[in-house]
Amino acid sequence: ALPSQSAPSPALPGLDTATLTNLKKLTQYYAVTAFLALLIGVLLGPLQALNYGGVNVYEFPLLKVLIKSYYQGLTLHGVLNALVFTQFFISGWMLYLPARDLNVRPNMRFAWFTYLTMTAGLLTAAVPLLMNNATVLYTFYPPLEGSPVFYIGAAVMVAASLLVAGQVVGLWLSWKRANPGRVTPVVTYMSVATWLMWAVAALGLVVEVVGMLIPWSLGLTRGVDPLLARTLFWWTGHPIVYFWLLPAYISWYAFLPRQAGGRMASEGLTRLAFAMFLVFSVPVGLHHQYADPNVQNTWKVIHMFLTFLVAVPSLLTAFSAAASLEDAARARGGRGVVGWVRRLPWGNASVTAQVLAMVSFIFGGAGGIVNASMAFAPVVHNTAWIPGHFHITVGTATTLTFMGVMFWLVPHLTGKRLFAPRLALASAWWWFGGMMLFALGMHWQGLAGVPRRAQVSASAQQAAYDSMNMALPKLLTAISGGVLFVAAVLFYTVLIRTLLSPRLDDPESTPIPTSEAISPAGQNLREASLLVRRTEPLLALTFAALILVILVYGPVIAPMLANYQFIPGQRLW
Ligand code: HAS
Ligand code: HEM
Ligand code: CU
Repeated sequence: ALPSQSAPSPALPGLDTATLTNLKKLTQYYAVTAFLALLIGVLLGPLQALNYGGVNVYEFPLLKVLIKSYYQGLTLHGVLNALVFTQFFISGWMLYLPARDLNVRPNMRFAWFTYLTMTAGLLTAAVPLLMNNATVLYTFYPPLEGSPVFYIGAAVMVAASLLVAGQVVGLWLSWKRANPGRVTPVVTYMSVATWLMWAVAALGLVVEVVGMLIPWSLGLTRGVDPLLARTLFWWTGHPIVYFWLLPAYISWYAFLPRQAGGRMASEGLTRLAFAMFLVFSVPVGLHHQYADPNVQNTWKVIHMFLTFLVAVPSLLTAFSAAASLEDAARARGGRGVVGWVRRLPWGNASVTAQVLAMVSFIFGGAGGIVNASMAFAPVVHNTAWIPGHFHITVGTATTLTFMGVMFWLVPHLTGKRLFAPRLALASAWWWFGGMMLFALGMHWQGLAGVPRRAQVSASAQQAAYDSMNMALPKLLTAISGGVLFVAAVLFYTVLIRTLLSPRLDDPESTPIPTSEAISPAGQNLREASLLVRRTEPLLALTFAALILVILVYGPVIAPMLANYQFIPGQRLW
C-alpha cells in the first residue's frame, strides 16, 4: 500500500505504484523544463542590471551574435522567466499535489499529451524569439508586431495550461461524486481554486491572441486596435500574477509550517483566502492602464478599489503564515515577541529560501499598493520602480519559493539526495540579498524618473541618464546583477548535481510535508463551520467571478469594440 494524503474512496481507482512512478516522472519533466527556461532567462538578467548601472554591454561582438538588441534580450528574459518558467513549474506542481492529496488516478496519457503540447508551443514560440522575429516584449503590446509563429506558439502553451486546469477540476469532481458530503481536502481546495481562477483569467489573452493578434500578424486584417489589445491583455495580465503567487501560497500554507516544525493556522481561513482570490483576482486589470486614454475614470476608480480588495487575502496570508511560523519556532523553544524568529530552522535550505521569499513579499506587496493608488501611480508608472516591484514579487516571492520547494521536491520525486545542502542554503541567501539590492536600486531610480524598458546606458540616452546623478542607486543595481549571477550559479550547481546523482533512497522516504492545522476544517460538510460550507462550492464561486468580470469589463470593452481602430504594425528592433 502507498502512503497517501487521504484514504482512497472505494468507488475511485487510487494511485497504484506504476501510476505514481509515472506521475512523478511527469512532474519532474515539468519542473526541469521550467528551470531550464529560467536558466536562460536568468543569464540575461545581469546584463540588464548592468544597463541600469550605466554599463552598456550590448555592443560586445560575442553578445551581438547571440542577441541583436537590448530588446530581444529583454523579450527573452520576460517570456522565459515570467511566462515559461512559471507556467511549466505550476502545471506540474498543481497536478501532482491534488492527485496525491485526493489519491485519485489521473489519466496519464492525457497528462503526458498536455505536457508535450505545452512543450511544442514553447519550441514553436522559441524559433521567432531567437531569430529576432518576435521582439514584442512579454506583454505583446501592439502595434509592435511579431511573427504569427510566436503568437501561435504562445496560444498553444496557454491552451495546454487550460488542459491541466480541466484535468485537475475533473479529478476533483470525480472525487466529489465518490465522496458526497465530504469537505474537499485543503491542498486540493487551493489547487482547484487557483486553476478555476486561471480559467476565468485566461479568457482575455485567448480572445486577444486568437481573435486579434494571430489574424493581424498573418495579414488577414489591415490593422489592430492597441487599446483593446492592452485591455484584453491586462484582463489576463493582472490575475496571471496570482497564478504565479498562489502556487507559492500553497507551499506557505500547507508545507512550510510542517517543514519548520509547526502547523497551518486555520484551514477555514486558508479556504477563505483562496475563495477571495478566485472571485476578485480578475476584475482589476485597469490598474495597469491608469495612463491609457479613452477609458473612463469611473472604471479606473472601480478597478482601483477592487485591487485594494484583492490585497485582503494576501494580508490574511501574511498574518496566518506568520502565525504558523511562530507556532513552529515556539515548538522549537523560541521565546520573546520577536526573539522566536531565531528558532526557525535557518539551517534548512528549503525553509530558509521560502521564509526569505516571504520577507521579500512584504516589500513587494507594499509597493503593489502604491502602484495601485491612482494618486501615486503617475509617479511610478513606466519607471524603473516597476521592475523593482516585480522582482521582489514574481522574481523572489514566487521564484525563490519554487527554488526552495525544489530542494525537497527533487529528492521526493527521484530518491536522489540534495547535493551540498550548505550550498543550497547559500544560494537562497545570495538570491535574497541580490534581489533586495536590485529592488532598492531600481525603486530609487524609478522615483527619480528613470524609465523602465529603456536602454539608458546606450550612447543616445547616456547623457540624459548621467545627468540624473544617480550614482549610488546605479551602483547598487549593477552590483545586484553580479550577486544574482552568483546566486544562480550556486543554485544551478545544486540542482544539476542533484539531478545527475545516483538514486539512493526510496523516494517516499522524503514525504510531501503536509502540515496539520491548529484549526482544521473537519471532514463532513454538515458538521463543518459556516465558513467551510460557504467556501466549498467552487464552481458557484467561479460563476460569481465571471459575472463580476463581465460587470466591470463590459462597459469598458463595449465602446472599444464599437470604435475599433485599425492601426498598422511596427517593428522597431
Ligand atoms: Fe504587481 C505591476 C499592483 C502583487 C507582479 N506587478 C506588476 C508587474 C508585475 C507584477 C510583473 O496597481 C509589471 C507588469 C508590467 O510589465 O507592466 N501588485 C499590485 C498589488 C499587488 C501586487 C496591489 N504583483 C503582485 C504579485 C506579482 C506582481 C503577487 C507577481 C507574483 N502591480 C500592481 C500595479 C502594477 C503592478 C498597480 C502596475 C504598475 C504600473 O504602473 O505599470 C498585491 O497583490 C500585493 C498584496 C501583497 C501584500 C503583502 C502580503 C505579505 C505576505 C508575506 C508575509 C511574510 C511573512 C514572513 C509572514 C499585501 C503574504 C514573516 C517573516 C519572518 C522572518 C517571521
Ligand atoms: C525585467 C534584471 C530575474 C522577470 C528586468 C529588468 C532588469 C532585470 C534590470 C528591467 C529591464 C527594463 O525595464 O529595461 C534581472 C536580474 C535577474 C532577474 C538581474 C536575476 C538574475 C528575473 C526573474 C523573473 C524576472 C527570476 C521572473 C520569474 C522579469 C520581467 C521583466 C524583467 C517579467 C520585464 C520585461 C519587460 O519589461 O518586458 N529584469 N531579472 N526577472 N524581469 Fe528580470
Ligand atoms: Cu496588476
